[in-house]
Amino acid sequence: MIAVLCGGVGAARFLLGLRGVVEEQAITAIVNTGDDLDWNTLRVCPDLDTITYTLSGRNASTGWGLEGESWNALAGLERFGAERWFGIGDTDLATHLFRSQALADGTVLHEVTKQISSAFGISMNIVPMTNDSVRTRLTTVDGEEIDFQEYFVHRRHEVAVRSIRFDGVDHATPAPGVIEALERSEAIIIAPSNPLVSIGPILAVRPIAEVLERRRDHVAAISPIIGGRALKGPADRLLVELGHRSSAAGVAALLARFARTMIIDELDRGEVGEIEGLGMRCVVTRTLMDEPGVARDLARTVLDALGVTAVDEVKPDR
Ligand code: FO1
Repeated sequence: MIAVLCGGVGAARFLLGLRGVVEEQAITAIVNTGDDLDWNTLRVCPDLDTITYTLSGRNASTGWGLEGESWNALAGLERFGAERWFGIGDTDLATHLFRSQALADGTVLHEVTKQISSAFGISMNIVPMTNDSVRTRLTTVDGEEIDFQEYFVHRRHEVAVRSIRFDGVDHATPAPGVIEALERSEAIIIAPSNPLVSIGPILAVRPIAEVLERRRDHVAAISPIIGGRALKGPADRLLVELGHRSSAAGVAALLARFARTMIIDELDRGEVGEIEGLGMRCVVTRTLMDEPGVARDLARTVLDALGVTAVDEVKPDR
């Protein structure tokens, strides 16, 4: 069994590669829900959906949402004066309608997540980090506290941030299956996702952090920072704004408590000594997943570093 701590787009790409080298059913993706929002009464879970849509082969080129979307519902809402900065496409809307109705009927999030991923033909075990409500809130340098999607989408992550907190996390318990997967996995992988706002909320769920600390020897983290930059999103700026370094070593310093192995890009080879100085083992490889073959090779390298044998070419990418 393999467990992967996941944010959105970077994690989804990595899972595509991992699925190519181990049986899909053996993988549990434990996904951040701090980005979730209530949109016109509907529950939207961006990271869960990004992973589901990507693994189904139906993701849009933006990385989020579905390919070939139409936007009629959004245009219809605009007629009533609704804001349209958060882009919910018509087919994506069906997912949120289904999930929200199921939640209203008493189904819990991990169950409805399973129903959604199965409907998209995915046999990987995709689970939310918790069924409880956790919301990532950011305080800007002006002292204003805003929701994650307000920061990320509405303000295009252009506003400088002073602090981050995960509202509700102190009372959140891991979703059923999360701790079991972490306890039983031969390999635990921290996907190349934003360490502060994607991996941060998952590690803020205390029982999850405790298992990782205890099983640190079996944990490898992949740096989402290459050559000091994030490929997508605000990770590099957020790191600096919050007093960390925007480098593979900066990410390693944040995760050293939880992971014994750090996977970094060839471009960052010069940081190996610094990372080893944190008490981590450092593996240098190509991490820029610009084609499926790279994601598969990366997955193989990570498993190898943790002493787990990959199965050769399980499934071609869909
Ligand atoms: N990201 C955007 O940049 N603009 C959007 O309008 C947008 C809409 C959206 C709708 C559904 C969904 O599941 C994700 C969506 N995202 C959008 C992506 C999302 O804001 C981020 O990718 C994640 O929350 C960060 O991991």
